Amino acid sequence: MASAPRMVPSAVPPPPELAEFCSDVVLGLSQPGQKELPSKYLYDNVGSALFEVISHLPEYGLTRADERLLRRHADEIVDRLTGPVAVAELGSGSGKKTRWLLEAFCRRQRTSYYPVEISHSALVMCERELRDIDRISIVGFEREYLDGLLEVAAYRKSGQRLFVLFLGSTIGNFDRPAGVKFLAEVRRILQPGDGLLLGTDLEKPSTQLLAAYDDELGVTAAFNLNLLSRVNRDLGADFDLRQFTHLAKINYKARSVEMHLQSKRRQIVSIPAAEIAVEFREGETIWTESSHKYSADEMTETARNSGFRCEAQWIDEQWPFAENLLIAE
Ligand code: AVI
Repeated sequence: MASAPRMVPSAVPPPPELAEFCSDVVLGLSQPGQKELPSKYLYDNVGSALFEVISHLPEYGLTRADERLLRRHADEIVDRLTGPVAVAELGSGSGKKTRWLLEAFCRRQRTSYYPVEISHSALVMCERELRDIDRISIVGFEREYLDGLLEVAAYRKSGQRLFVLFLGSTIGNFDRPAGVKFLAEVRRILQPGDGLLLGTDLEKPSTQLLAAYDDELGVTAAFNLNLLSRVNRDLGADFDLRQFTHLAKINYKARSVEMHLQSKRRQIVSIPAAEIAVEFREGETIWTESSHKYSADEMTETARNSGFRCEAQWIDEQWPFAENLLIAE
């Protein structure tokens, strides 16, 4: 059994902008049982750049499936939202896959696009990527999803519908109940008739899933391990990255793929800004992310349980992935 974390004197207290990160690290690494770190911290500048590379890997077909569907069905999707529409995107990333939808909207009318992103570099990339589209206005929000969406809703002009994009199966990084709760919170910010385009990665064979989350080149491993370098950099910790390995495993009950960082040996890591030292047993893991996979059919009920109705669904033929158009009831 690993012992409880020890308190160590803090050499440098964390600056205010790191206080939440620091308390999440303390909470996640000092709880009894499974250690964990929230997956949102995977996305600093390096993590966002690595995720961009992941999306090009042959093993990880998710992003390409998402893009294919949006490219193929952009006009159909846009036609289902009549009248003036403002587009908000939760977690825009580089914004590349959003181009097809925005071009379709802008062919019809001048369109405001509000990307909401916690990664500053991704937001800058996104604005650079899409600013050449004719008749578009882009205002980015460097915020958490719901905070950003609340601000976007305040910008809404009367008679304008809000169309929220939550693509790339980011919903899968919530467990199922938390996913429904999140969608219900989005719904509360919207008005009846507003739309939500929700990308969901669908269930597929476990060998395919494991390869997608543990690629041959080791990019996903670097993406995962970067979280420890972030704790080192931001909180002055002394994680030795060579003493941890990336681990991807299927959780059949939760219908998810989990990413962990596994300690190669017994070791103690000190995190001065958090005033703790954490002991790891050989083989012990930090759980860093879950990616839940869906069946195409469950979206009807998920939508209903969160205050939407599932109006339409498009499924990719090469990589099981669905775009679901939900309308706020
Ligand atoms: C952003 N999110 C949907 C990705 C996923 O598939 O869960 C993040 C990712 N993690 C490992 N590879 C990609």
